[in-house]
Order: sequence, then C-alpha cells, then structure tokens
Amino acid sequence: MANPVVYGPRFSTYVRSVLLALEEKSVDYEVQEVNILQGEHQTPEHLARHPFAKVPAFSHDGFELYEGSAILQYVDAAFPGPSLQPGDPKARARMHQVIGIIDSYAYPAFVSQIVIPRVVVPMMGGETDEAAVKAALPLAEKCVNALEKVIGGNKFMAGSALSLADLHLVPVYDYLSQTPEGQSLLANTPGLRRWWDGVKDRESVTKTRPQLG
Ligand SMILES: N[C@@H](CCC(=O)N[C@@H](CS)C(=O)NCC(=O)O)C(=O)O
Repeated sequence: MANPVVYGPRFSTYVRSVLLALEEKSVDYEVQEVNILQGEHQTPEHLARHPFAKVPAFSHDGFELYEGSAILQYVDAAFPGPSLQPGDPKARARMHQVIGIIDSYAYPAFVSQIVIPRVVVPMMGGETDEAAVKAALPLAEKCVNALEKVIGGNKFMAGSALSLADLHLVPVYDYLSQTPEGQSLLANTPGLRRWWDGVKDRESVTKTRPQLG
C-alpha cells in the first residue's frame, strides 16, 4: 500500500495539523511541497486537487481529499494506532466544538489577521498593517477566552486524552504565541499555558515545528 501524500508547505498550520495526526499514528507519509507564498496553490495541477486553492490536499491509495478536518478524521480512522477521537459523546462534541472555533474564528483572527501581517508580511519584505492587527485583537481575545473556558482544568482540549482538537490547535497556538500580540493575549490563560506545556515537547510537535524566517 502506498504511503499517504500531503500536498502543501510544512509551515501551513492546516498542513501541520495533518502531519501531527500522521505522526501520532506513526504512519509513514510523504509531503509534496506546494509553496503558497510563491502562488503554487493557484496552478492547474493544484487546483485539480483543491478547487478552492488551499492547502492541504491529501491522497492515499487513489483516495483524494481536501479540508483539514476531514483529512484528520480520515487519518485517525484509516490507520492503526491510538484513537484521536474520544468515544464519549460529550468529549467528542467538545472536540468538534474546538475544531469549529478554530476554523471559524481563531484561524482567521490568530493567523490571517495577526501572524501573517506581523511575521509573514515583513519576512516577504512588506510592512505590517498595524491598524489591521489592532482591529483583530477583540476577536482574538474572544477566541483565547473561549478556548481557555473550554479547556478549564482538563489536560487536553476535549478532556483527558489527546484528540484531533489538540492537533488542530497546536499549529495556530504555536504561531500566535510567537507574536507580541499573542504573548499579551495569552498572559492570563493558565489552562492554555498548562496545556501547551503538556504538548509542546511531544515528538509529533517538535518534529513538525516549522522554521519561519
Ligand atoms: N478550510 C480549509 C482551510 C485551509 C487554509 O486556509 N489553508 C491556508 C494555509 S494554512 C491556505 O491554503 N492559504 C492560501 C490562501 O488562502 O491563498 C481546510 O480546512 O483545509
């Protein structure tokens, strides 16, 4: 059986979540670089994999898939290894809630509106739009507070075991916490900080950590 292939750059948060799941399941995989900073996601070749011109795209044994959360669920179900989805209905719903919060609110606020203008734009020779970053702070703060409330006193986002919710959050949290805005937003979040201290040295996390800049 061929190894699964992940299409996208390792620095993409959504790509990294897929790699985290593959690492947690100890699956051998290949990464085919699609550099979004150089517009490679707009080529006909990539659009055939992902009509919305995003990364990641994924393929396994002739089965092609896009959308991060669908890929994560496939990886968990299709490969042996520890389950990354809780069996308990409440914990499973919590996992989906966290994924929904990230997809709908936290990725746009943390990554699109803070990390990209603060880190990626200057890296590419541009200037940070300070007003736009400032305008993102209320939504980012709401997301941080919501995630802090969800984790409460738990070890992981969906309760006592690592789940896809954690793998969704690791890449965006990692980037956000490297910005001055993130450091101040996360200053009073004991639950999230305890969570990060518990996950940051996992082999999957250190192995997939991208180098920006
Ligand atoms: N809904 C998509 C979102 C993926 C996404 O936003 N990927 C970003 C990189 S982290 C991307 O492709 N950005 C390129 C662009 O928007 O042009 C998913 O869940 O996979």
